[in-house]
Amino acid sequence: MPSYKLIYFTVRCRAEPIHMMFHIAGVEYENVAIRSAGSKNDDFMKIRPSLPFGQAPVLEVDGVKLTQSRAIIRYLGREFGFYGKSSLEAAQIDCVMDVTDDIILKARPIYRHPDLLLDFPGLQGPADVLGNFFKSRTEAIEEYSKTVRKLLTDLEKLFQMVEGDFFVGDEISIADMFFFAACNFSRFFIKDPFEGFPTLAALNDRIIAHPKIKKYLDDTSYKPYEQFKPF
Ligand SMILES: N[C@@H](CCC(=O)N[C@@H](CS)C(=O)NCC(=O)O)C(=O)O
Repeated sequence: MPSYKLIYFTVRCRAEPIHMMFHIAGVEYENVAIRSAGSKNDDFMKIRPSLPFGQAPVLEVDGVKLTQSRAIIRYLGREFGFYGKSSLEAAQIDCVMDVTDDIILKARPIYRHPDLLLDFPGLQGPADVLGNFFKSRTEAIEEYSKTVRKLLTDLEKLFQMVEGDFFVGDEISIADMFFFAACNFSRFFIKDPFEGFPTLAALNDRIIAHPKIKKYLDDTSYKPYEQFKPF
């Protein structure tokens, strides 16, 4: 088994499916959780030059640095058996992950909004062009809520077309873990992303109830990341 070192922030977000897979597969890894205060002197800025694209997550596999969260998730999914049983299933999983990624990506104008910078230590960064796009953070959150509802409407339709308990068949895959992580992340800004989406709410409950995920969520090591626990 290679040695694994995961570098990310103290929030979960893009690294959550990576943490989940290590726990579910029962594989040891070094977890480097960086605190970021969004200033030039914070811990992230110190290690940033060592990261291939200056961003996290980065997974070191025997010292080889992998970056881009979905590339890492797919790699571990293949290694640990959570990436479907055929290339067709892998493509279905990719489809769910690619749609779901927008739930994370589209929140950027909120946490880069100047109004919000002081509220969420660990999420903030310099206000940028995206952050300045909306007049207020309320407006940015309203727009984000609409976007998430549209994405969940699409995902619910997709899920209703498939057979089985999870996005691809009856076994949990990285599509489900990614979906769980992204929806959990959205709770930072939306009280109940599943309101009006009973089928997806039930799917999320099934993911949480999966024995290995339940064990992971109940573990005391999950505590430092409490803000991302399901309500
Ligand atoms: N497409 C990249 C996005 C990575 C990304 O945006 N990482 C953020 C944290 S979620 C980051 O490192 N931000 C710090 C920065 O860009 O300075 C991925 O999926 O890994």
